Amino acid sequence: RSKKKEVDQLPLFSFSSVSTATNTFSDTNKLGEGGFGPVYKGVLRKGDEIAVKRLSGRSEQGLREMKNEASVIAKVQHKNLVRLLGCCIDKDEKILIYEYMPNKSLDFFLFDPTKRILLDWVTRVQIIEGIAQGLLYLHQYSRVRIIHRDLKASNILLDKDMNPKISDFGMARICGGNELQANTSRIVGTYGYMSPEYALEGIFSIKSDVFSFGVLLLEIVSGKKNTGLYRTDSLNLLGYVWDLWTSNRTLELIDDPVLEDEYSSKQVLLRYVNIALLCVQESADDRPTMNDVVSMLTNEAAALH
Ligand code: ACK
Repeated sequence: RSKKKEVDQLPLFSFSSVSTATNTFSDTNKLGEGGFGPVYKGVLRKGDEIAVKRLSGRSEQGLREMKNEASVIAKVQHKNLVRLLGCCIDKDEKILIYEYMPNKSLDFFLFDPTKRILLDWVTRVQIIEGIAQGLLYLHQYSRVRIIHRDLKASNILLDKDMNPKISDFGMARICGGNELQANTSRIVGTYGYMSPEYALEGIFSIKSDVFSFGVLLLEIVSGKKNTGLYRTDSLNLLGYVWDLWTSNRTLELIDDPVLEDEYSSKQVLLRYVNIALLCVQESADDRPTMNDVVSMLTNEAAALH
């Protein structure tokens, strides 16, 4: 099936049925800047709140990303993936319309000291499990694999119950049949979340997403941001964790220890760090699949509750 056909199968909205708060796209209803253009808050005529991603400028690259996002996301449906409600594509206006996620993105909560305390451990565990389920769904989609390629805290949106949904499929790739990995000469993505084989050689696979998931898991447990590639760099979260790990001080990583039964809960959280460390191994073959990760997380959650 061609990409064009899939985009054409999306529900189409007329531009007049989509209105933003001021009935126009302006700074007052802008939610932020996305991969290929600004994102606005709006409502549909029947009253549903929506987020509207608008292609800005005339760059070929932006249009490619927008079409890619639409063609991937139109295929999928899962409680941990942001839902695309439809699109409106005409000569002058190109927008994608999504369900509105009122609690912003995970990085807003995780890296802001005043917000971080709002993330208790039950919520953090729920967020970790949801992201893992969403990613597992993508990796096992039908008979192909969908590789997200840009999994990071700012691409995880939170609904009103703080359930996480993966968003931003502009860079996602579909690998079919026996194709286990692919190569690109255009390395896109976000430093700090990229696996070494992808950042250095442009090789991506489901295992490069697993690496990004591992970084995200460390960020959720520690409330600290990873910025570099290597665990040998101790200014980096990966390096910091590695140093703690090798000197048997990993407990120090765990953020805001507002835990009821401090010691035993910390021991369980430590096992989340172990799972993350399996995911960020240098060699892609050594990393678990998301299927393995979900099983490990299920076991840990049972111990934590
Ligand atoms: O962290 P945020 O507030 O959440 O800032 C970014 C910004 O737009 C650029 O991506 C926000 N955003 C994206 N999609 C949605 C959505 N479906 N609902 C609510 N906010 C969204 C995102």
